[in-house]
This record gives sequence, C-alpha cells and structure tokens, in this order.
Amino acid sequence: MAALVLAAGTATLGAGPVSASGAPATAPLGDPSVEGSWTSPFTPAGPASRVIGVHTVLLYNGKVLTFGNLTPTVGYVYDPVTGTATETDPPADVECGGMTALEDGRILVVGGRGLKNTGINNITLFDPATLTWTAQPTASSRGRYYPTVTRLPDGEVLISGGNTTTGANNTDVDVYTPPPAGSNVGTIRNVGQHLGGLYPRQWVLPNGTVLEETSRKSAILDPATWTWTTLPAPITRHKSGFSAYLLPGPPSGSTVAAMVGGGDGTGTTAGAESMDAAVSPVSWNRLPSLPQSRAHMSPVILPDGSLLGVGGNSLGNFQQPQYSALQLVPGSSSWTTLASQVDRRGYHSSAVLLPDGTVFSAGDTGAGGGGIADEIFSPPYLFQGARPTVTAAPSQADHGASFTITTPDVNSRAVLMSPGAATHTTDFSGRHVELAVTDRSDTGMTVAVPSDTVALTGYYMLFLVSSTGVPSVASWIHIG
Ligand SMILES: [Cu+2]
Repeated sequence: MAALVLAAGTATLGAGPVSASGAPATAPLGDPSVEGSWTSPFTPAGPASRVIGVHTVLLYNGKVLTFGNLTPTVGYVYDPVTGTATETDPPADVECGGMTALEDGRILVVGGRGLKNTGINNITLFDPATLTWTAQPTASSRGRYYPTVTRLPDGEVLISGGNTTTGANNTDVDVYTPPPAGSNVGTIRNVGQHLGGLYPRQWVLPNGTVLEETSRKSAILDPATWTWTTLPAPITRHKSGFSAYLLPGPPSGSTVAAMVGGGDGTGTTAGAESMDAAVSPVSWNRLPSLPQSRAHMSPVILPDGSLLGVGGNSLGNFQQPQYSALQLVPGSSSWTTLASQVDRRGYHSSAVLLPDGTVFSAGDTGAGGGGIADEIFSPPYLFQGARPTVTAAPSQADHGASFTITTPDVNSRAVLMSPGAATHTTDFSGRHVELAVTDRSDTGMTVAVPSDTVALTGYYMLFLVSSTGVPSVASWIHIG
C-alpha cells in the first residue's frame, strides 16, 4: 500500500530516492504517464465569456461554480460532463472574498472587494440546486477583503481575517450558524478578536482545534473557548502568496500542514516545510523545495496523496509566470515538473480536483493572462494503467459507522476527497481522508467512517486508488 503516512513528528514526504547526481529524475518530454496532459484552453459558451475564474468551487453535483472578473463579479456553473455553463451572477462584488460548503452542500461566500484593498460587508449563500443567492446577516459593518471561512465539526463556520471597509485589519472572529430547517437565512455572532491577516490558511485538526498558518505566524484556535495559541515561526520567510496544504495522513486524521513557496513583489521563495501540530513543542520540518521560487501557486491534493501545484509566478503577481504544474508524490524527495499549460495562471487563479480525477484550472485577471479561458489537467496517474472501479457505494454514511464498497478491485485504498473551494493559493476545504479498510472480500471492501473532526460533515468524493496510485472515478457520498 502506498499510503502516505505522516506519523507524529515525521514527514515521510521527502524520504524517497534521488538520482546519482542528486538531481530530480527527469523523463522524456511529452510522456503523459510522467508529465500528465493539459487540454487546450476553452471557454464554455454563453455566460463564460465574461467570467474570469478567480474563485472555483466544486459542487456536490459534480458541477463547478466559478466566479470573478474585473468589476462586477460575475459567475457561472460549468458542467464538466456536458461542457455547458449556466450564468449565475453573485449579488455583490464577492471577488476576493472567501467561501466554503456547508454540511448540506450550499456554498457560503463571505466578503469581497471594495475600492483599493478594502472589503465589502456582504455574506451570501449559494444554493447549487436552484442557482440562487440568498443574502445572509453580517456580524458588523466592518467588511471583509481576503477573509477565510472554515467549516467546523458542528457545522458552524468560522469567519476570520481580511481587511475592513476602510482597509484596516479586520480582527473580529465571527461564527456563522447555517439556516435552520425550512429557512434560507442563518445567523452570525462575534466570538472574539484575532489578527489573522489576509486569507489565513486554516484546518480543523483531529482533536477539534483549528490550525492556522499565515505569513506572519501560525496559531491554534480552541473553539471550546475561542482562545488562540501562537506557534513558532516557520524556517523560511514565505511572505504572502504561499501555497498551503493539510498533508494527507492516516485514517486517524492529519495533524501536519505545509507551507510551500510564497512571496510578493519584493521576491519569492522555493522553500517548503511542514509543521506537525500534534508534536510538542511544535517545530517546522523542511519539505523538498520547489524547482524554482514560486508564489501564488494553486494547491490541489490528489486522491493518491500527491500534492499538486498549478500556475503561479516567480516575481510579484503576474511577472515571471510559471506554466508547468508541479507534483510531490508521496515518498519522493523532489517535486516533479509536469506538463505546461498554455494560459498564464500567475495570480487571481484557482484550481480544483474534479470527480473524474482531473483538475480544473481557471483565472488570472492580469492583461495577457488566462482571463476567461479554463483548462483541465489530466495528472500522470490517468496514463498509468487500468483504473479501479466503484461498482456500488452508499450515498450516505454516518460518523463512526462502516460501509461496503462493491468493486472488483478489492485491494485498492479508499479515500474521501473534500470538494475544493479554491482561490488565491488557498483551498478553504482541501482535505484528503484515508479510510481504514476493516474487511476485504471477493466482491469489495468494508471501510470505517472516521470522526467528525477528521471527515467534517458534508459531501465527499469517494475514490478507490490502486496499489500503483491510479484513482477510480469518484462516487459521491455524504458523511454525517
Ligand atoms: Cu484578490
């Protein structure tokens, strides 16, 4: 089994072989089983001609909500199966806001863009079933530009960080409670103060606390008391624009998060490192550096546990763009340079995993960038042999229960992938959950559903992954 297991205090990313010269092994150019393959840029007919995909959210129905533009923010829902798109414009200028799925699959979008790095005071709820946006109450009149929204184990949503309507740091920590049954409107309350900065990267940990990484410092929030504990600074100065991942872990959940690359107009870094929040005292451990300094790379976790990076740049926002995707395979000591996409995704771009194992890439608002065109990447694993198949799996399973997956590929791993909610180097819900297999038979396997802190209540893509890392097409399942 090729599971990437990150025990406390160890990071097995980085334990693999290097070539005799010490350089990363390279492959013949153009071999898709090594480099993967990009589609040509495409623009869905109709509404897509106005939309720049700064924000992309995978919906529970397998469709993609993408929005952004210069002004105002416009959006559409794209169906990767039919190639068609339907316009669904947000009710406010929500570009540069934050978003996450609720437990029922509706998408909460918080904040957005005012003039000159100021925020707007707006919260809206998007319903994928009806393509409608419903205004939600806001906690204060302070506004949010570059906020983070993090779904908690109890279904509430933590809202923090970003700039106010005057461009100051918004230090309010707010909690949004989803609508009760039969309502479309939730409630919001303030639970304290914290300087999270712009798009603090946050993840719920197996013990129910929330780990936060920012360019300034990292911290852990205890939602039982709403108190924050500051953690040591990383080894490298990542500045803004670093890519963050909650690293895949064992079935008991991951406690290890990574900061990869980063930078701003004054310089970028290739440095990468991870921190295990379960170890005391917490310290940072180096991960393989990127092949080049890179900021604003869109982070995507793949079903095999690889870390994928899409786009970005080596200076500032749009200067020195990087077109090749990067992949850190579990156990490898170096990032692999994958195929290059055609369009620039230097900044204001997004990328999410799709249910068929490909990756949707969009955005870049600068002149000469990707603009309204999207691209789809097929990672190398899609050219590496037969894919496992899910013959049957349930559409719902409860925490702590187990369920059976019917498949001829009974020796596969089973993983849950949280549908992405991505923008600006951040995926507000990126999460790879390894399932413990408790039984295997001639016709399938039985897997255990982890706790609600490891697999937050909500929709997931259930993938089987072969012993060589080839994923199935996902089956959708609601956990909890
Ligand atoms: Cu922005």
